[in-house]
Amino acid sequence: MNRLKSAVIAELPKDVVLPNYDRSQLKPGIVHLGIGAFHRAHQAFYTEAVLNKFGGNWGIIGSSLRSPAVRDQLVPQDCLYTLVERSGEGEKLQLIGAVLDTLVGPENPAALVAQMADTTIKIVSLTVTEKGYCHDPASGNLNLNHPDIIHDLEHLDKPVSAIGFLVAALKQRFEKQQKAFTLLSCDNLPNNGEVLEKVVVQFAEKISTELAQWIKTHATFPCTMIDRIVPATTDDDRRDIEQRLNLRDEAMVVCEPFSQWVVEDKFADGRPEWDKVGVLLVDDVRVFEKIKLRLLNGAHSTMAYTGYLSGFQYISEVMEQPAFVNLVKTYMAREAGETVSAPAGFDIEAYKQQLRDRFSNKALKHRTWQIAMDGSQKLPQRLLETLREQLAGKGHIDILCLGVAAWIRYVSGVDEKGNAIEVSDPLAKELRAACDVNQGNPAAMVKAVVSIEKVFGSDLVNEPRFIATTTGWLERFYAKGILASVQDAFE
Ligand code: CS2
Repeated sequence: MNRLKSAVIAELPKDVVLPNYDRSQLKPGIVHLGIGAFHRAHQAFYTEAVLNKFGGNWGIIGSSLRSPAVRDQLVPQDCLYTLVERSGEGEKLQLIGAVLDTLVGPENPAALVAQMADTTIKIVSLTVTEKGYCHDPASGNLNLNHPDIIHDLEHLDKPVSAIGFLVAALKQRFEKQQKAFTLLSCDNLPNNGEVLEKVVVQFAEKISTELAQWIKTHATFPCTMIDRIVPATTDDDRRDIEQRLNLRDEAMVVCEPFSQWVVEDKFADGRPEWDKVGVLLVDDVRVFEKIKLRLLNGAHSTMAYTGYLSGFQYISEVMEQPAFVNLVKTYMAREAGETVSAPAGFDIEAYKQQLRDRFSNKALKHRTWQIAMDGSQKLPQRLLETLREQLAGKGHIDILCLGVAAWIRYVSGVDEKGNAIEVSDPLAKELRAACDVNQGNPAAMVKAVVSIEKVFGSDLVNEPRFIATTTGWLERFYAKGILASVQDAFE
């Protein structure tokens, strides 16, 4: 089967939206670290819209910091890929041309640093997932004991971490007295730009205080809120598109029609006209980010653990269960809903209903297992910050505790049928050990897991209402299973 590439674009079906700019003249202006499916469906999608409308040298040089897999999918097809929006109304296909090349950090770190240091690059954006910041989720500080950080502080000429690559590139610009670039975090972290600035500056301070000071005064770190549901691409997806295009597209991405991007308008050396293609450029992202992280991502994580352990592979299947719909509605109205306030003119009830509709999109095979990944890095901002506010304000915490209890049940590594769970989490071993030594004693399991300060800080283990309610849910889960527990409580 022929492969998608520039030479065959004319052969594509007429209903595929094509780039309407001269891609052969496109120059790079952005380097992206972590060119996974989410970036290709979100930031690259918006940048493509700018190129289609206004042109400009905003081509993207993508990079992977771990594996050559995405490079091997993209480069043989001239970094072109199909973006497939799927919903109950059918699907829309768009050919994205904004990505010009893809580098693999571990293969040639110096080349990636040099590309980032090239002054034609105005923005370095990131989707490296929560764990890519090498920080302690509870404190936000750079984890100086992280093996990648230890390595990069000793070998900044060949970094392995996103933070190391960023500082190495900024150091080259600093030494040549050139302009800094904008560091644009596009990960699901509260105040993601501030989190990134903190770890970058703390790393740079270990190199030189002058460099750290220069970064603080010349680089910018806008906060962003990013939103689009993008399931991991499957072989079935690729087979579907192969039949549709009569071409093989190894790098295709499936996503929902909805997308939203809110960005603090704080750029060191210009940006694409994203504001003219639907991106919200604001002075303060926080209110949008809190609503999204708590109402969408908090519900997502709660459904991921309870749904997976109830035997549901996809989020849309969880949302077919009346008890889970009621759980999500209650969570959005109470535990999370009580802690968020909507900006003027924002219909938050319509937003909650839209979220539930998005979760119910059967055309998206969004796996509970995928969302369950990296819970130790996700729960602090998705459930625990809400929990702290509710504890302080004597508000509702029941479903937050249910979510934490379901996560503890999940990281125990054994499901309700006695089968092993593939727990993908940087702290998987530590979490499993905390469960194993307390097997059969839910109260002790809760105490042991909640004592892990990197996730829970040092305060929550001393919150009797939280500990008791979480223990109560975990006891019910072991006694009658999660599905029955949720049905008893919410049906
Ligand atoms: C999901 C997010 O995998 C996950 O943790 O909750 O990727 C979610 O799909 C996006 O944040 C939606 O914008």
